[in-house]
Amino acid sequence: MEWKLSTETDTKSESSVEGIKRASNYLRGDLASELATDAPNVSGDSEQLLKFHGIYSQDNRDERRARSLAGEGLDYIFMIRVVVPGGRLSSEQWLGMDEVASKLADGSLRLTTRQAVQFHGVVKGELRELAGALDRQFLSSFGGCGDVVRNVVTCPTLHLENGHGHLEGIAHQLRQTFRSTSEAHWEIFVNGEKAASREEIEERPFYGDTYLPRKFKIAVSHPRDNCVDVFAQDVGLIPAEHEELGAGFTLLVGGGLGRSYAHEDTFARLAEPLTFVTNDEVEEVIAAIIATYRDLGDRTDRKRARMKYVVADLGLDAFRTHVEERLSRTLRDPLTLPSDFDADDHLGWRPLPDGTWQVGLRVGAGRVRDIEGGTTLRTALREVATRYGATFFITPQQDLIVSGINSDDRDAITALLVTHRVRLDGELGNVERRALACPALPTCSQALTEAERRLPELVSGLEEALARRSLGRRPLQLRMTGCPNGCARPALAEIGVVGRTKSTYDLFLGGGTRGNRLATIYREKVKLEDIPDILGPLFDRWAVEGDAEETFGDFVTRVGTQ
Ligand code: SRM
Ligand code: SF4
Repeated sequence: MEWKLSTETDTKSESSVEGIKRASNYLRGDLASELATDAPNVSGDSEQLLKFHGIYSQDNRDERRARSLAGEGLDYIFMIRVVVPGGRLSSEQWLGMDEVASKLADGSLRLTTRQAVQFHGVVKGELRELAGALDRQFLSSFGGCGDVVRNVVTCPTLHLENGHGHLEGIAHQLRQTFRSTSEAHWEIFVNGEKAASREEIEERPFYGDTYLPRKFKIAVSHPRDNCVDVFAQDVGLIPAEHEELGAGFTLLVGGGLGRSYAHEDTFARLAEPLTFVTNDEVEEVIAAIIATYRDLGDRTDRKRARMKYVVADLGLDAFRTHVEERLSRTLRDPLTLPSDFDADDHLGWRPLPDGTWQVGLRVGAGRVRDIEGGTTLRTALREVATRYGATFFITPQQDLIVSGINSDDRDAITALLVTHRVRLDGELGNVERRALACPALPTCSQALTEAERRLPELVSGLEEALARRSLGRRPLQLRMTGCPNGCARPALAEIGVVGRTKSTYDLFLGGGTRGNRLATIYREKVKLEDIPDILGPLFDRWAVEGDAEETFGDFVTRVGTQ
């Protein structure tokens, strides 16, 4: 389906990336010739275009010093982010990706906070082979990054929701509607030649030849479960029932969590309810929102180019008017937001309505790999996929659900997991089971500090601090990132730990699992090892003054942190 949308592109003082996009002939640029050279990396312009193909040029930052001392250049590696709408994969697809991890990447699959899969440590000469391997599994990294609609996130139990049959395929439907139609990825990475159909296919009108000012994120929550963090999205959809119009969505706009220390006018922001849309209207309204953002988003300063700044600067009412102009009709009011919203971690064995079972497994910062002498999660999952033909769902908490298991196979799968030392939900610590961390060092170019690699140490410190106060059974939500871009969504966490300098972090408190409250700064520039002691006095008060079921985030918000 396509819609006619007006365009008002401003070409004044645009950022250099805008020129690269415009001159790229719909994301081709010089990529084909640069991939063919022996150089281990690509030029700066091509790095920008590669992102649209789901590929990031990185270097192994652990090696920088030694290589510099040895007079050697950077150790160039690439990260490939595979689009997985709703995080759903067949066993065959999982096995295909498992093989890629061994043959072409660093031996791990990295499950992301947006239900995608990343491969790290890929060398330039093998990018095409990797794209071909994905294509054979009907997968692609095209649109995994870049100034387009990113992987659509949905609650992994949305498809089980009775009475909402339309929700089953919504992630794929939105991916199809909002993906770029450029054939560039196919030509350059998969097929190696110009697609015959190229001339007939036009790019989406809401993208044009310069695409969006920046990335655009959509998530669909469960009607009662906000595991997707629907308020952190450019467009968030909450399934809802309208008294007269029937099933549809409350549509939120203008969320986003990234900030920059160097740019004081950047901030985390919660999305606000814009309207109620029926199922038939949802794509048309999102297209008008994207077109509004395409036209009004800041193309001069990429740090302030996200749609949340358009909504914040204009105000919701004026933003609504711009969307209505592009739709040529008015938007109806939103419905009241659900009051029983909370986030399930989806861990452990759960029965499904069709009589089969699912098991949710804690992955730990999303890193699926085998640890010598420890947990061999990757092998365990490979064996489950090979023997039991289940469906895999990546969760927005970087975990994995294996679904559609016959009840007769439950014991065997539990035994298999135990053999591989994969711990089930009952064995997890109460901080560990909800903790998120971004990859940070050594792959992320933006990382100021460690995150994923030091998460276990922080988790243990906090669990010990809680146990000393007899709080060990109270769940606590911890999220940690190596910089304020906020990839593990620390701005919404009960405890958010955000890299500040090479060896310090800022500590944020007061978010929560409902995901509808921003955490606020508690302490700046603290050392990671000091965090459990810094929080000690607040844990003491929570133990004594907190209500029985009161979460830490709710408690600190109620009593304040001073
Ligand atoms: Fe992110 C950039 C990793 C979810 C906000 N993010 C990056 C890059 C690509 C670094 C870079 O630009 O060079 C990171 C790659 C590191 C590496 O080595 O893998 C990176 N982001 C991730 C992932 C893998 C974190 C994870 O632990 O899973 C997530 C991949 C999601 C996906 O599958 O698409 C990831 N990033 C997020 C989220 C959370 C979300 O979307 O739910 C956010 C906050 C929400 C938001 O967008 O506001 C997020 N990432 C950013 C930003 C800040 C954007 C901004 O508005 O300023 C950047 C920096 C940028 O884009 O320039 C960034
Ligand atoms: Fe990198 Fe910062 Fe995102 Fe962590 S939060 S992955 S350090 S950009």
